[in-house]
Amino acid sequence: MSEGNVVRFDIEDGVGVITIDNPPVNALGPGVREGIIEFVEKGNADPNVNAMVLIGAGRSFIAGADIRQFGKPRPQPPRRSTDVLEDSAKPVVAAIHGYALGGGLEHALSCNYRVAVRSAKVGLPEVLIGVLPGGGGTQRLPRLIGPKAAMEMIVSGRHVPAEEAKKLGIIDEIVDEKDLRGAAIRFAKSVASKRPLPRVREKTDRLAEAKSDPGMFDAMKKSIARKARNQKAPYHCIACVEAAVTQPFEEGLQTERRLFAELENSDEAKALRYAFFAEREVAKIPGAPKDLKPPRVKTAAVIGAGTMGGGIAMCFADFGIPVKVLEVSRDALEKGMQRVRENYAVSVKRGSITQTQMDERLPRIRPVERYEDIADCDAVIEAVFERIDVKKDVFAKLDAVMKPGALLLTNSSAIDTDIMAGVTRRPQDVGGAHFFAPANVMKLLEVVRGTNTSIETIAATMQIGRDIGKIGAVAGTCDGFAANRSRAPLVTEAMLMLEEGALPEQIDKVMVDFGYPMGPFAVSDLSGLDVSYDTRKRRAAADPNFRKLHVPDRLVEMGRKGQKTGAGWYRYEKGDRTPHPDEVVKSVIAEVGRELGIPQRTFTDEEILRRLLLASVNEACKILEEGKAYRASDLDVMWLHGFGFPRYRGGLMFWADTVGSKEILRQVEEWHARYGDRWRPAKLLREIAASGGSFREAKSAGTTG
Ligand code: T1G
Repeated sequence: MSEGNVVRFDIEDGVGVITIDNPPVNALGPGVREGIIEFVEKGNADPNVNAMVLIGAGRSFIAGADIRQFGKPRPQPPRRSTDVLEDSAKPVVAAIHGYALGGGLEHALSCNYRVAVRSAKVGLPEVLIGVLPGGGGTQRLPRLIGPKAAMEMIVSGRHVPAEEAKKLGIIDEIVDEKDLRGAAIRFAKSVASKRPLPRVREKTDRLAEAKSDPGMFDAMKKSIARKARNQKAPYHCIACVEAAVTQPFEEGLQTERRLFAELENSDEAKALRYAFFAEREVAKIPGAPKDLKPPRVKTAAVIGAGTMGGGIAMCFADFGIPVKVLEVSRDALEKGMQRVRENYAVSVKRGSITQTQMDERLPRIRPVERYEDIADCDAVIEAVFERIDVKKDVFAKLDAVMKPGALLLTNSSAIDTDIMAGVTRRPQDVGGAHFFAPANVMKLLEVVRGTNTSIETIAATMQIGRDIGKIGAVAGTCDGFAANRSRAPLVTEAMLMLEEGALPEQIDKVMVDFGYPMGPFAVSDLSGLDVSYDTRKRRAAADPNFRKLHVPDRLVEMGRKGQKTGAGWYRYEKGDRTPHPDEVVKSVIAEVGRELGIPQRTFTDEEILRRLLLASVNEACKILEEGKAYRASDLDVMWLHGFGFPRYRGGLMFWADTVGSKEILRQVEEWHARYGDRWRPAKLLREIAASGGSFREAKSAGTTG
């Protein structure tokens, strides 16, 4: 009997059914491969068995190898379960529902036939966790569907819906959603006497297509060059598919195994595995009752049809949730709706959605002009100007009209949500739903917990995030919450290094080389220098100690607001978004340095990277100390999905562990001595350095598990 009964066997109508039962997703954990081997051999030896079916219990077929086992010694069974399946004397049919991913699809490819329900998805997503299909997938899939289609699936790691998989030739038959087992048994009986048995490893006809297009491998390398910068896994995937074309099957398997071993414990793979589990952990709300099932939001409303308001409305419409958009003036409403129409039209033009999808989604967004019109909505998200008086006025009105139990949420990116809750009689229903620009693109949703926000409101807002395709991460209310607050010191250091003579293009290059799609100055030109200028003005008015940022202020006062004015940190040619370093900026930097009496100097790339990221690591420690985030890994999820932090580096706190807490404390103390209070080491930083602990495992006090 297989270890821990994760695999079982029964016979129905002359068909041996091998069922994988290893919740939650039937990963190939301990005992699963052994169980498959045991029961395939049992079926072959049993005269009452004419054919077999491999099926998953619960919600999925097999979602791949057990990722938690990676990097650990894994006792391998004497024979590969994939070979045992493929060498079976009696036909084996893979019956797929939910997901057949990674090692799961590799086992299905080792069966003689594959049937699936329409809602199933198949794929080889190993590249997304920094490895490659190491169970024969890179050798069998090209033989079944051709090297080009196989390479596209393996290098993208995408999940392919069953219908498309059938068209590609992976799935032999789409079967009844409600009776997969029955349909698979019937299919198995229909092929029980067919010989010879089809074995993917023996197929070579599709490999010939590479002869007519020998350049396909180089073409793929070129097409991924920008996105796969600094990464190894995507290129190893291509090399394996090429081996499938140029080497006999067993040799190709050797190549696959060798390249897999190179990747398994690479920094890239460790970081991507960390990110995978961090994205699952972030959904867990400490202290929430296990059976807490928040009500799903079926109708929503957005206050404000500006850029963010329109983008938020599109999120709901994109996922089938009707949403009302409220604006004070008909003119503003019309402008807002026009922007939404244009955004959809651009997406259709780009091919990211179809015209049909646009026509389905637009009508779900209903413009309204009266608060009464939204009173029956399950949730409302306020997205008006970042001014306290305006927001207080909106929340007072919402409190007056919204039905009991409605979620009253603000999209503020920095203003304390307690201020809005304070003008209502239901602070428990008030919280933050902070979207990142562009709202209908960025995956992060920062769910802000106010002092009186109930855990039900937090859970319901996290559920909204899941329902509109976002990754929700909880932050405690404070200035800038967790995401922006942890990133703000990076921006400040970038600006202050200019006063010492650094140049925007050097700092941006350091961040792009590190793996960011763009540097902070190019991003600032995109979003507009005036946006942060106004924020700084407000802060300076409220806080006399607020540190003025002379260089950006001067550029804005010179009318350089970024791409929209043709010049900001860089200058831009008409109709072209390519940033060109500008002597004007260089002279402003020198001028400010002279006026402030700051000696100008050069910077190494490493110093720049550390000034930027360590400032945020230190702030992240303060955020955890104050309980404004549950886990360091939550902050990493925020940086990955809110700020474009390079995923193969895991996240800010995961990266900090590659530098080491003692070295980081030494560096921060050095800059504290040189630059003063803004570099005061956080208490948690000292504790982690003293205990030799890790940043990525840090949690806020009181957060267990
Ligand atoms: N290993 C271990 N745990 C896994 C797992 C896996 N492969 N997949 C999911 N889980 C856990 C997950 O951590 C969570 O746990 C729970 O299951 C539900 O997952 C030899 C080398 C299948 C699409 O990369 O993409 O095969 O938080 O919240 O949103 O070639 O999970 O509840 O404790 O994500 O419905 C290749 C990874 C492995 C697929 C379901 N396979 N999984 O999504 O649920 S490498 C993958 C997913 C490999 C071979 C190689 C998704 C999902 P907890 P969930 P979901």
